[in-house]
Amino acid sequence: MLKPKATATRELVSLNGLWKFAVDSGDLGEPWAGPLATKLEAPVPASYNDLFTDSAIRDHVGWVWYQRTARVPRGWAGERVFVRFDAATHEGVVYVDDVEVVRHEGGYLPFEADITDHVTAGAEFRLTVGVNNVLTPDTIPPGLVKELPGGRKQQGYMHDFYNYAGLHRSVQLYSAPATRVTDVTVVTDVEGSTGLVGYAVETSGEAAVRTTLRDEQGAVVATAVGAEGTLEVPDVRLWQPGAAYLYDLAVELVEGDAVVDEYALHVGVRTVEVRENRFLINGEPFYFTGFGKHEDIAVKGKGHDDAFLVHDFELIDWIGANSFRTSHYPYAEEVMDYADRHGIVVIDETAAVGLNSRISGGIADLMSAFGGASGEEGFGPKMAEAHRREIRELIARDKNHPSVVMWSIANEPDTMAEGTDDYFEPLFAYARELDPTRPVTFVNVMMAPPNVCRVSKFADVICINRYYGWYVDTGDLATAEVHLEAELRGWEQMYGKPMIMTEYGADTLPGLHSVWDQPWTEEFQANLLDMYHRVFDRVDSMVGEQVWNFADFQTSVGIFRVDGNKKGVFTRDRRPKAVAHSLRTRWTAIRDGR
Ligand code: GCB
Repeated sequence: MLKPKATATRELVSLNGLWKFAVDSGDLGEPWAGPLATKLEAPVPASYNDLFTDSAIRDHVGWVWYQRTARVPRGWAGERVFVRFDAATHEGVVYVDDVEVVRHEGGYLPFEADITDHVTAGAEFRLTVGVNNVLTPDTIPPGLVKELPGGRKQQGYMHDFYNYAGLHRSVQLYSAPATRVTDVTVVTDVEGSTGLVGYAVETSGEAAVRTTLRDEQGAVVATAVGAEGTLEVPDVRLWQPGAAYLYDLAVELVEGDAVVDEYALHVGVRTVEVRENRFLINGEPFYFTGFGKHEDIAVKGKGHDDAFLVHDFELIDWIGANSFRTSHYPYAEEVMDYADRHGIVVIDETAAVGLNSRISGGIADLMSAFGGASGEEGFGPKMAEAHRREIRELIARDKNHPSVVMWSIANEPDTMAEGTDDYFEPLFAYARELDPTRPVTFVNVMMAPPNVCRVSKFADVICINRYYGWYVDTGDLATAEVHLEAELRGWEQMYGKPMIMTEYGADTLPGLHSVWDQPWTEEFQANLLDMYHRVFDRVDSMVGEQVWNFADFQTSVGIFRVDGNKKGVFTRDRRPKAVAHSLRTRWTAIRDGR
C-alpha cells in the first residue's frame, strides 16, 4: 500500500487534530448516524487511554468513537478521493456520513477507502470512526476478555506492554487520478560499481509507465519505460548503515503527451545477505548494535510524535547504535522513512507477540485463564489467517525501505509445543514468497533452547532474548555468564547461523545505587550488560546485540512492574541511566572501527 504523497497529480489534507470522542458503553445507538453525543475531545494521533482522568475510559474494553467533519477541497472535482488511516488499534470501522466505507483488523498497519462516491468536491462530510481495543485468542496479538464480578470486563493479554488503543497515527484525505499508480516494488542489487534498481509498477487503468531516477542533487541518473524494468546506475552511491544515500524514483503514467499520474519514492541501493554465520550488508559483515524499542511516551501512549521521533534517533546516534527492532509491532511510517534517511538499520517485526498461553515469566497473569476459560489453545487456523494478514500487510507497506534488512514474524512464541513447527513453517514460506530478498526470522524465548525449539530451523538468523542474571541467576552475574556462554555455544554448534541477542537487560530504578551486584541499581544494569558483551565477544557467530529496552515503557498492572517496565537505557522521558554511558563507549568504538 502506497503512502499518500503530494505530487503534481495528488494532493493531501491532514485530518489530524482534535476529534469528538466517546466511549461506547452500549448507549450510543448508531454513533455515525448524527453528531456524536459527547463533550469529550481527543487528539489524533494519540492513544486515548491516558488523556482523561476517568479510569472507566482508561480501562474500557470495546469500541470507542471518534468523529469530525472534513471538507473535500473544491479543486478535487473529477479526482478520486481517499481517506487513509495510518493505524487504528486494534480494529477500525469508518463511516462517511451514514455509509460504512471500510473496516480493518490489526492495530499497527494502514488502511484506506475510496470515498469518491460518497462525497462532493467543495462540500463537508461527517467522518465517524469506531476503534475497538479487544484482543481475543484469535487476534494478533492475542488476548482474552475476562468478566469480573459485577459484570465489568477486563482485557488480559500475554505481552509486556500496555494495551494502548485509539488513532495512534495520522489520518489523511488525499486525491489521486482515476488512472493511477497503485503500487511500486523496488528491488536493488549491485554489480561492480553499477547499481541495479529493479522496479515493478501496478496501475489502475491503462497507461504507459515512465520512470526517472535522480540522485540527491536532482541530476537524472537513469530512465526507463514500461511497467517493469531495471534502472542502471553507474558509479552508484550505496545506502550504507550510518551513511544513507537516497535516490529519488519518479514514476509517471502517461497518456500521449500528458502525465496523468505521478508518484515518487526514495530508493536506497543496497544488498542484504546471510552467508554462513555472517549477516552481510553490501557484501560486508554487519554487526547490529542498538535496541528493542517501543512506541511509548507519557500522555500520548503509542501516539506518533515527531519531536520524540527526532529525539529518539538523536539518542540512538549519540550512543553510537546502528539499529533497532520494531518490537513488537510495525512502527509509524514516519519512523521507517527517518531510518531510511539517517542510515539506521531496522529489523521489522509483526504484531505477533504473546502467542504463548503457557509462558508467563511472571509478566502477565493471564496464562491459566487463557486456555482454561476459553478452551482455546491459540495457534488455530483463525490465528494463522490473522498472522498471514499481518505478514502480508507489513511487507506490502515496508518492502521498499532500504533500512529494513530483515523481517521478524513473531516475538517469543511458544515453539516448544508439538505442532508449533506446523504452524510456523507455512508462515516463513509465505514471508519468503512475498519478499525473496530479505532474511526472515522470529525471536526465540528463553524456555526454548536450541535442542527444544521446533521453529529455529526455519529462521535465517537466530534471534534470541535472554535474561540470565535477571529472571534466572538473579543477581549472580558469575553464574549467569557461565550459563549464557554455554547456551550461545549450543546454538552456534547446532545451527551454524548468524546470531543476534535481540533482548537482554535489567530493570533499573534511576538513582538507586550500590557497591554490590544489587538488581534494580544503575551499577547492576551496567555490570549485567558488560557481562553479556564479554560473552558476545567470545562467540564467533554473534552478529548483533540489541539491549532491552531503549527506554522505560508502560505495561499492564502487575507485581513485577513498578509503573511499567524499567529496563530502559533511558527513562520514559529519555534521560540516560548510568548504563547509557558505558554503552556509548562500547558502541561508538564498534561504530568507529576502534
Ligand atoms: C521479553 C519480552 C519483552 C518484555 C521483556 C521483559 O522477553 O519480549 O516484551 O518486555 O521480556 O522485560 O520481561
